[in-house]
Amino acid sequence: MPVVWSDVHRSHEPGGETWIGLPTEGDELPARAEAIRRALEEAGALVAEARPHGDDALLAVHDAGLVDFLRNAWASWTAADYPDDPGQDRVVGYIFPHPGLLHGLTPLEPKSEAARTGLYVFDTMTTVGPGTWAAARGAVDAALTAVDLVRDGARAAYACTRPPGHHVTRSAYGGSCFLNNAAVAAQHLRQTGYEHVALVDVDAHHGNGGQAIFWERGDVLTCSVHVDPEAGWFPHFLGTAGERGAGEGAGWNLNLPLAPGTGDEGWLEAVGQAVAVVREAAADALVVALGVDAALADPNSPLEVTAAGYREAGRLLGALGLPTVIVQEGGYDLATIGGLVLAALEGIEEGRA
Ligand code: SP5
Ligand code: ZN
Repeated sequence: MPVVWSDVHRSHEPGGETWIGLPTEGDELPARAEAIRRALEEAGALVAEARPHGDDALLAVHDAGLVDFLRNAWASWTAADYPDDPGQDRVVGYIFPHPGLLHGLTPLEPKSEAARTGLYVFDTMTTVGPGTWAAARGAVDAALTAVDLVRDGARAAYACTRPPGHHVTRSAYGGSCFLNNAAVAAQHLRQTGYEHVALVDVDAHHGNGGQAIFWERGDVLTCSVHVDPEAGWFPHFLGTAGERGAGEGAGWNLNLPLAPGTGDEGWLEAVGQAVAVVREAAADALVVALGVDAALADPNSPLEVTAAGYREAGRLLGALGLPTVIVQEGGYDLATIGGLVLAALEGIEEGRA
């Protein structure tokens, strides 16, 4: 399977994450993508650099306000002198236009750049540095290039996207994500002529971004298998089975939350349910948001999926026989991440055979 890669991912260095007010190291690191690439190359994969694409599909899934903010965030932050005074060299939010603050009023466009950040970011952990925009936009190009490869006849293509994207909604970013690579891929498949696209998210965390973006759309089915947010896991405020979409999209969102501690058996049953729904919906193209953080060794989730589990999930997804674009999401255990991705991709190829 072709692997699409963007060298510019290296320029995004989060420089730590503030969590409950504490500086922590953070684990969405450049070494993640390098470890995946190494494992895939060792297995014989051919790696191609992403080709630049215009903003068409990107602006179909994100508000121009968010895209403009991210494009200019670092320049505005430095122009406001924060790196020198008080000495913060990442763009971070500190006040957020909480619905309870605004009681229905429209938020002002703040004059303070630090305050303006709160219009777009929804957590304290996701930082923008000098190379973040280039990296995030490069990841979008990788996802779009993978779609092109499938359009041009590849049965499946994998985009090694970093930073990840599946927590980003139309207008807000967070969860170590900036632009929703998988949603952009789904949208580009639609614009390429596939009438019904399914987006299946197997990252350990709820795919809240794809859910939000396609909430009222009947042409993109969204399914997410994830650790139950109601059991205390990110993104905490949504991701239940009762969230089914609205309007044209009513019934076109499926959440399959799982208890902490769920291993291969329960996880694969949920992946199987998602696959059955995709089959029933007669989708004609598939995007897999492939997070491998549901793995046992991963520090960021309490799910206990094995490499064999990821391989079997790949087989189930591959057996759909659809043109398939796989987009990398989370996965944080550097020692195992490469093997997990390889297992999933090999499973997809085996499932199709
Ligand atoms: C793409 C993706 O997988 N994003 C998930 C981000 C979830 N991050 C939640 C972090 C929760 C706080 N971690 C504290 C670690 C303290 N050592
Ligand atoms: Zn995740």
